[in-house]
Amino acid sequence: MSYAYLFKYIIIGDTGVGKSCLLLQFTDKRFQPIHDLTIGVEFGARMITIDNKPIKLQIWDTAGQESFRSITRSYYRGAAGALLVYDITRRETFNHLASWLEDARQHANANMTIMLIGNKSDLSHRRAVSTEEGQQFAKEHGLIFMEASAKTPQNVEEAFINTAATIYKKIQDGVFDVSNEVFSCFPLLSYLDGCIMIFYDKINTFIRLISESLV
Ligand SMILES: Nc1nc2c(ncn2[C@@H]2O[C@H](COP(=O)(O)OP(=O)(O)O)[C@@H](O)[C@H]2O)c(=O)[nH]1
Ligand SMILES: [Mg+2]
Repeated sequence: MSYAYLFKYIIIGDTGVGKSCLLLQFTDKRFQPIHDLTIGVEFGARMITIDNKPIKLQIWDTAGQESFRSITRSYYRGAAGALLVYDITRRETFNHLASWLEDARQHANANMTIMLIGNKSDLSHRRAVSTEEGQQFAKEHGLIFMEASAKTPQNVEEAFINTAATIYKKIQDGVFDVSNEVFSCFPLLSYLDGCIMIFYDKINTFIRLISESLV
């Protein structure tokens, strides 16, 4: 199917906040209740429509490297949007947001649109971070904000689509130029780049696991 634009998204945030589940819910409309570090979704895609134009979202998931903080530059390369996710029931995942932003600032395009997501809104009885705190953080750092649940699936569609609408508006306003991004122009290049990155990270993870089991 042809599309007017291809937007690359990345999903970042601590392990266990629900990044893979958000992706799975958006692309497959299902929820995976079992947490298995070895099963990373790695890659997802879906067509959406903004302003009557078909847009393909190509979404990268970290496949577990985030626990080693070994996310590479190529993960960020060419990303037009990022979902920065924390878990509303685990305060430490909210406390780490600043360091995720620092990472993004270092590696990503300065005009990348960042959507902050307080995930697991269905677990409000175990809430450790208030909605107002999320809003405040987003306001201070110029992010869009939403609470969502990969389970129910409250706001999942909205999170991905609102991000795309913001990117689309930036393109219309001339603030963001996707054609500048070599990798989003050539989907095959971007795909190969991603495969190399995943392969590289798998080897990295493997070496780390081996060396950890030796000491
Ligand atoms: N109740 C609830 N559990 C969730 C939600 N999203 C993810 N989970 C659970 O949280 C755990 C971690 O999810 P996962 O997507 O693997 O996190 P990741 O490490 O950030 O990719 C899994 O057990 C999921 O089933 C949610 O919105 N609500
Ligand atoms: Mg994951």
